Amino acid sequence: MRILSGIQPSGILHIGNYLGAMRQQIALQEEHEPIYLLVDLHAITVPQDPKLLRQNTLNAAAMYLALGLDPEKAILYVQSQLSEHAELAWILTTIASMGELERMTQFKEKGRGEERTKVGMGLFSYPLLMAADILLYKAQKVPIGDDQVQHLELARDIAKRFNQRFGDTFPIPDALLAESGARIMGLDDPTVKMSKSATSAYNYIALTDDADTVRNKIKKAVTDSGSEITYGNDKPALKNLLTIFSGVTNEKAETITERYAGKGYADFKTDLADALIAFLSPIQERYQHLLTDEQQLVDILHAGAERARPQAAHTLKEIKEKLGFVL
Ligand code: ATP
Ligand code: LTN
Repeated sequence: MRILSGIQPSGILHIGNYLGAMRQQIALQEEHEPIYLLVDLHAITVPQDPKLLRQNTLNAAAMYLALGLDPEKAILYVQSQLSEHAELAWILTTIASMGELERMTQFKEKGRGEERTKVGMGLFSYPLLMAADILLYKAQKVPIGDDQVQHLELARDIAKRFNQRFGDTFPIPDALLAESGARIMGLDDPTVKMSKSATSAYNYIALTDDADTVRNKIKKAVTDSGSEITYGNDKPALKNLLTIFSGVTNEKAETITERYAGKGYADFKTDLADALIAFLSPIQERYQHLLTDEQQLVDILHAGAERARPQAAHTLKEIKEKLGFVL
C-alpha cells in the first residue's frame, strides 16, 4: 500500500504539524515505504525569500530526521527535484473545474483581503498540485491534519473523473487522520487552528522553541472560565492544552486531569510547559546536530528523489499514453 504526504517548507514547524501529521507519518514507516515531500512548489504560491526557502527546506528535512524519520525506510525528498509533479499538475488543470477550486476554503482564506484579480494563479491551482503529488504514486492513504481534508476530497474527485474518462488508472486515496491532534488549535485563540502563518507567535509552540519561550507561551495561553481541570467541549482552550499534553507524554487526557483534581491552572500550566520542554529538548539537540552537516541533508534528499523517480516517471508515461500523447 502506498502512503504519501507533503509538508510546506515555508517557515517554522509547530506542535500542531507534529501531532496532526508528522507523528503519524513517521510511525507509518515501520510497515510501509511512505513518501514524504517537502513541497517547495506549493510554498512559492505565496511570496518566499529565496535564501529563506532554501534554509527552511533543509530545516524541515532536519526536523523530520530529528523526529525519527529513517531515510532507509521512508522516502523523503524535495518536490521540485522531480519535474513530474509540475507536469501532472498541468494535466490535472484540464480535468478540474474553476468552480471546484473556487470552493476551497484555504484559497478563500489566503486570498482574502487581496483584490480578487490579484490573487495568485498558483494559490488557486494549489490543490491540483497536491492531487498530482498523490496520484503520481497512486497513493491510497494520505496522512494529513484536518485542514487538508477538503483538498484530499478534491484529489479523490479528480482521480474518479480521470478514471471515468481515460479508464481505470488511480486508486481513490483516503485521508488518514490522527486519532487525537488532527486539529490543534491556537494557544491565543482556541477557535482557529494553530498555524505558522498566525500573526502572533503566541499562537503556536514551534518545535524549535527554547525552554523559556515554551514557558512564556504556555503561561500566556488563553484558558476557559472556571478553575477546574476537565476535558470536554465546554472548555475548548483547556481541551486543546490537554490534547497537547497527552500528545507529548502519551498519557490519556483523563489520566492527566485526575492528577489535577483540586489544583488549578497554574500547576497544570507549569507541568505542561515542563512536559513540552522534556519532549522537545532531545529533538532539538538532534536537529541542531543534523544542521551542522548540510551536505548530508542534501545527499539524503537526493537519494530520496532517486528512489522515487522511476515510479513517478512510470505513472506519468502511463497517463500520457492514455491521453493520446505521442511518446
Ligand atoms: P500552517 O497553517 O501552519 O501553515 P498548513 O496546513 O498550511 O499549516 P503545512 O505546514 O504544510 O501547511 O502542514 C503540514 C501538515 O500539518 C498538514 O498535514 C496539516 O494538515 C498539518 N497541520 C497543520 N496545522 C495543523 C494543526 N493546527 N493541527 C493539526 N494538524 C495540522
Ligand atoms: N497542501 C498540503 C501539503 C501537501 C500535501 C501533498 C499533503 C502538498 N502535497 C500531498 C498531502 C499529500 C498542506 O498545505 N499542508
